[in-house]
Amino acid sequence: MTRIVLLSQDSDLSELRRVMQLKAPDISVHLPGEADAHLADVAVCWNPPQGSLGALKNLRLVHSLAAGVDHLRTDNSCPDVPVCRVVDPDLRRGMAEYVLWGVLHHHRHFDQMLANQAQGRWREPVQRPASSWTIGVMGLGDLGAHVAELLASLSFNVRGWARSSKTIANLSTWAGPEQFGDFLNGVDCLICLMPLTDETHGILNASTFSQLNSGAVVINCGRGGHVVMDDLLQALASDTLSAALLDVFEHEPLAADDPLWQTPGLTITPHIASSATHECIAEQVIANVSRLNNNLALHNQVNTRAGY
Ligand code: NDP
Ligand code: OXD
Repeated sequence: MTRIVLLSQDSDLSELRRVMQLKAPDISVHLPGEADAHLADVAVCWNPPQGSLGALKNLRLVHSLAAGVDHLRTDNSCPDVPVCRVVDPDLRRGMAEYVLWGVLHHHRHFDQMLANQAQGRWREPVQRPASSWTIGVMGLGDLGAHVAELLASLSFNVRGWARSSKTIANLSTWAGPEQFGDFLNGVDCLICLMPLTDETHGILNASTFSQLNSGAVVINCGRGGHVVMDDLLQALASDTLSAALLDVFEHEPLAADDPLWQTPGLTITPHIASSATHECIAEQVIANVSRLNNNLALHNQVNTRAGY
């Protein structure tokens, strides 16, 4: 019998357990510490506690309950087993909604109008056509490609950058570190939708910001580790960047007394750009458990060597 254990050092996964158990009564779903949890052969994780994966002697599959898998690094005891992640059309749509809000907020100057309202100031910003704004999307995977296509369909001038070269309708694309500078040159709004890996860590830094158009906007929905925060604050203070929208942070939740909350030009959201429902996560895990048990290729398996 397959046993699943749900592992997280900071999230309550009891509701996910309830939904999973409802959808697959023949599978035992455990929380850590329960009898037989240590016998689990499948682990479903978000920031698993250090040592928790290595302690599972029967482990055959690690499943992220999210799109990203960088959080698995909180436990470096993970044995060499397949790792899968969640890929979902609703997650994709949710991300597109969030990014579109962020783009319009800045492109149509709603940020300035909200500040003006607080001061009782009636000021009409100049309206710019979408085509006058160049948007660069870093990461053209499941989420980034969809976001880029949506923005291009609204007449923004969209370009994308990924690790490998791509052909996507209505988009100019660049690939690899050697083409990064060409990709950045001329960008008014930079959107990060990359996974956090050794190669992408700290990629939103002073050098990157300095290659964008002056007064550019940065939107980061990837991971907090992509941003060199001191460089971002300096770029905002010097008007290299006019604004930034950050959904993800190196340490979450952001502490109530963190000075970032009060930084002019910075909009903060609490890692809500998009998330999969419990139903979706449960269905994808259960489908992969069945595939594992029947020796079929797993869905959405991660390339653990590339780190995403
Ligand atoms: P995918 O794996 O589908 O796509 C990743 C993209 O990033 C690919 O295009 C890949 O290139 C590119 N990439 C990876 N490494 C590099 C590199 N070194 N240089 C250039 N490009 C690179 O991931 P998703 O689109 O599903 O998700 C992306 C990330 O979004 C997640 O890892 C997660 O961190 C974040 N996320 C955030 C959420 C939020 O609420 N804030 C919600 C969901 C996800 P290539 O195509 O060549 O492989
Ligand atoms: C994810 C996330 O990776 O929620 O899915 O950040």
